Amino acid sequence: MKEMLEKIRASALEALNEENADLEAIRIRFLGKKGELTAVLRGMGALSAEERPIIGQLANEVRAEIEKAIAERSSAAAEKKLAEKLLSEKIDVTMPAKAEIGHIHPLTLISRELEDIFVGMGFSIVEGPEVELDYYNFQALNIPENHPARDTQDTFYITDKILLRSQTSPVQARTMEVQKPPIRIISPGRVYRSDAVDATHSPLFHQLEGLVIDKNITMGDLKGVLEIFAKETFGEDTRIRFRPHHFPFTEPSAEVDVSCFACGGNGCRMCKGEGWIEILGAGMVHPNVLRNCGIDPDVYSGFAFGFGIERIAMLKYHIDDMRLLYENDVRFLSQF
Ligand code: 2U9
Repeated sequence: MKEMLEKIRASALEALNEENADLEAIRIRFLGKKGELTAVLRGMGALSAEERPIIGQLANEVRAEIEKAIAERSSAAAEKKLAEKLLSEKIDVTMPAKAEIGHIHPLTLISRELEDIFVGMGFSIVEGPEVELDYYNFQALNIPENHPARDTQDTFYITDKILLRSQTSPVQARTMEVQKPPIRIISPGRVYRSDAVDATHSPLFHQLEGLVIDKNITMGDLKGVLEIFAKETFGEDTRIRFRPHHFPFTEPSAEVDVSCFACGGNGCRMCKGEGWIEILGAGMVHPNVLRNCGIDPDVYSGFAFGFGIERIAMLKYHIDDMRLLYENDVRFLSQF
């Protein structure tokens, strides 16, 4: 019996050493219920009382050795399989990508440029809700009850009192309520107006508004800030001019033109022969607006201005149709 067990040990280890050994078949052949080792163990009943423990111990040793050899072969096979898989699935991370690299959207580009100009002059950027109370969008800004801007034809109302902001001014009104002067802020962001889409209109567009409140702020300060803005945006030789205008939230108010950056002011196609291009509105903050927002107009004064970001982008990049800015045609976007 001892010889039989040694033979089983030798042939099992030999079978396991073969190149493509089927581990499960080997386990069944030697250790299975009807396996060779099991058969030997079954015959142990015929042994004498002295032989039985010796053979039993040897049989256990052989079983343990075969099990260990199977386990080793099995983990070696798994390792080999994994190594082969890793090799076959290897990715060369240094290969150039096939995907086209994206572009920063021209509106994002110009917004960042404009924000940087004002941040450079000491302005902070503030943001606020696009879904706004009627109060901050109109009433606080001295826009009277019967003003055409309040018409449902022009403004998107959600309820009687809640609307999609039609300007970013409510952000500034909210800031004045909670912050004591000096205030020097810009508020860029989306605004909504009930306009039909065409080459120069969109129901959603972007504005940038500025507000400065302190003691002794004058229209001279406004002119200085806008002059720097115009020169940095359209070129060092740019001049500005103020034309009288009316806004409910500023008094006095003005529309502001820049000298045509295409012809220098002589008149060309760009400025329709005028030499000047209208770019923004501005004025001294109306005392009613200061009062509405908790600031004493006898102590403080301030100026405000506002412009459409799309309009600046269209002028600067010679874009003749606003819709190009929203269609996300890569052939258009890749030019910036
Ligand atoms: C507060 C007080 C006053 C912001 C201002 C304008 C003039 C203006 C328009 C230009 C074209 C917006 O994009 S547009 O339609 N804006 O002309 N905006 S002064 O005045 C403010 C803002 C906030 C508290």
